[in-house]
Amino acid sequence: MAPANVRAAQAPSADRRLSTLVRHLLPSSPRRTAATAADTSATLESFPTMASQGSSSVFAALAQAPEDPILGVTVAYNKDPSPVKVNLGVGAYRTEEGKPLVLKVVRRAEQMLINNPSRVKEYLPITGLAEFNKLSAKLIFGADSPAIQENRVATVQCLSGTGSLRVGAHYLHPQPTWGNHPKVFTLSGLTVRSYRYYDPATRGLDFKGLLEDLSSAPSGSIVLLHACAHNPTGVDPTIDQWEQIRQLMRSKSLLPFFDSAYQGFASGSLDKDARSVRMFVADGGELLMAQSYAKNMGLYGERVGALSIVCGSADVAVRVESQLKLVIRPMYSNPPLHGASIVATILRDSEMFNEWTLELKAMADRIISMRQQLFDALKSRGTPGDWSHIIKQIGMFTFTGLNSEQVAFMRQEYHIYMTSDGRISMAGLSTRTVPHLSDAIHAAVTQLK
Ligand code: KET
Repeated sequence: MAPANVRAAQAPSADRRLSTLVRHLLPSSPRRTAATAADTSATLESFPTMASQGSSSVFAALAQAPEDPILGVTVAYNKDPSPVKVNLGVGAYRTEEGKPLVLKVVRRAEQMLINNPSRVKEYLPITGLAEFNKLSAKLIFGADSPAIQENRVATVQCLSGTGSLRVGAHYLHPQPTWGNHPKVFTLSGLTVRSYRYYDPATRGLDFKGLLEDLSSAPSGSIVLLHACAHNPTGVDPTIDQWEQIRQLMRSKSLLPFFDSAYQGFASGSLDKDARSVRMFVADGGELLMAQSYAKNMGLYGERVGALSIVCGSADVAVRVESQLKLVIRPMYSNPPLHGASIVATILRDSEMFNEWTLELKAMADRIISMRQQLFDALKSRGTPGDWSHIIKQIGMFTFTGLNSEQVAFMRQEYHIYMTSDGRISMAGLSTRTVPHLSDAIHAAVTQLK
């Protein structure tokens, strides 16, 4: 595989020690060489322990680090005093009124937890809340999953999706991908390469490029796959394409590492959005799965997620879990209690589960209707270009195709905030703000070609 901008990754020593532990999980990993598309401007500097001569601070020589390319958009947005400002940066759901949403079912679960006098605040085990882990595996792999029935799944509760990825480590990532992917894995002391995924010409999947790159990946490589609602592109393989990817990966012994941050957000159905994953479980092969409840249960700040490793046999799963504990214990000891308790309360109760699916569907539907409204608004303005990708792409984001200059223009002139790659969070949009955004896009594409 020969991606364009390959650079050697230098892991800080503490992370290197952790990754040595992680590597026990995947003993035959390919030679670790490089990371691509990582945000090289945000390199971690090692901390000095003594002040240089003439300086009063041990830390005086540290450079100012740049803001995060995604979370930094919110920082800039918060500083803008304009009353018409709109934040389409971070992938966080907002209501029609532009307000963050706490699901009713989540409030209900929290109330139940508070009212239960027998609840204590003890440490959880290193692996987290056992019931949460069981229910999380069931949610993503399906109640009838053979891997679960045969006890081949090791699940550990982690700090949301990011923490699950970080605990799982080793992988290859699609190009482009969520901006934090290369950093998470590079900092785990791993080498990251990219495979072709998106074709800007068609604003669709570069399926041929993807297959070519996976074909030439060394056997034993780990391949990161977005389970659904690919971020940032909103472009997912079809079921047929998934099947071809699966066959190729299994024939080449490439290990899938699924990132599932949007289950239920793509189609509105939890089961439909897990189809890609379940195809890989159904063939009996192994895989890693990082699951987040940030978006689909709106538990962003609670940091609740899970890493599941589907193993070839039940006894391997036991050993895998024991190794995961070695990774987790020095990293954060054990995960937080509250969020996992909310999730377990909802997933264990069929009535609350149903309530959740309805609220989730309502969020997904609102996003889909925003796509249609934005598309219609651009069409009615006669904005140059084919904007059909807005309604074809799925999930939380539209990868607009706007360039960084146009993005900067829209921030400057219209107080509209998005990431510099032209990604907009459709969940940040409302009927009220669609006209403003369409005016801005129209001006950007007509004035800056
Ligand atoms: N995977 C993907 C693909 C993803 O988009 C996110 C978050 C995560 C994992 C991790 O989320 P967590 O909160 O750790 O469960 N993405 C949005 C927020 C962020 O950048 O942190 C975003 O892309 O805006």
